[in-house]
Amino acid sequence: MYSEPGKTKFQIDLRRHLREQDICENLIHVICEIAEACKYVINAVRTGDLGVAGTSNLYGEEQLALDVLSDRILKKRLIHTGVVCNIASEEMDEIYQAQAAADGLYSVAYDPLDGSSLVDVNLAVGTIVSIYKGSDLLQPGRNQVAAMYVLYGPRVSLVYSVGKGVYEFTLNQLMEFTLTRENVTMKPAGDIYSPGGLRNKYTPENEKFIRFLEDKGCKLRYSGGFVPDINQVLMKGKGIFMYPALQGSPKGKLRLLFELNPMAYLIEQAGGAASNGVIDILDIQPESLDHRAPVYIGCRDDVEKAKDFLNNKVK
Ligand code: FDP
Repeated sequence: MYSEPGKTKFQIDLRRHLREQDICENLIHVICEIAEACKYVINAVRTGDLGVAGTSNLYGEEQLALDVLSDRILKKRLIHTGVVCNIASEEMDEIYQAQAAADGLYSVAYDPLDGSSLVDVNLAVGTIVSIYKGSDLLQPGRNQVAAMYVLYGPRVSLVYSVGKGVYEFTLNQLMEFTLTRENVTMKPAGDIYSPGGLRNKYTPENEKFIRFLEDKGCKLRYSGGFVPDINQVLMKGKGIFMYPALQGSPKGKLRLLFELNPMAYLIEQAGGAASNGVIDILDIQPESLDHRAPVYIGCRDDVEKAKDFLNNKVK
């Protein structure tokens, strides 16, 4: 609910809020269409068969795995906007060109259903989206013009930024996204840690950092879903999520284009930080669609501390 002094409370919907941000009409269109597509994704997550791609359902119809279905829903919707030129998704091997011209248009990279392996155990999952002006998707995340995610939990929430702060919307009973949090802000340091990856594969530096957090009294909060785990850090305004380099996988697991860049953009917009341990996530030049990087993301001081441990500045 949003209220102005002396006025009755009213709900601000996503489109109206975007119009107040003084951004290009085409960008508003892209964000609103993604929000619409996500209503179909949540419906599929909630009611769809938990099928595996290529298998048949009760009626002998071929089923699509939820991540493949979610990808199709988003891709179709983005193509139909008429204002998106290039599209890349975690489910596609290459960039899909929806429009040849790039002038005044946008390119979108997304993970249609991050954490899809959690659906069959009924844990929260989400869609993550990164938006650039023009056709280039292989550029540093700092150049994003917008980033957003939709979290499919007990409630459905949409968190976005167009570089003017971070806002949360929640899906109401009329299936409208209405404003629930304005100018989401991170504290300088926090007491939540969310560590991904097998601990017995951690390097000694990462192991020391984790011990430091534990000794400091941080609470372990890790669901195994990147969207809910980041949402917790962001909405509580405190804590750090990490998915470090592991022995045997020096680039960690998470993907720059579809996962790290959009989340780093949102966290930075809220006053937090995101680093691969050396440089800011948003300054990494992607080498391929599949570019992966270790990540430390959350409160500024906590991310700085992680860097100190990684660079052996703390004994
Ligand atoms: P998932 O494999 O279930 O799709 O990148 C995907 C992801 O989940 C993230 O959502 C999550 O943060 C991470 O992988 C979890 O990986 P671990 O199981 O190795 O912790």
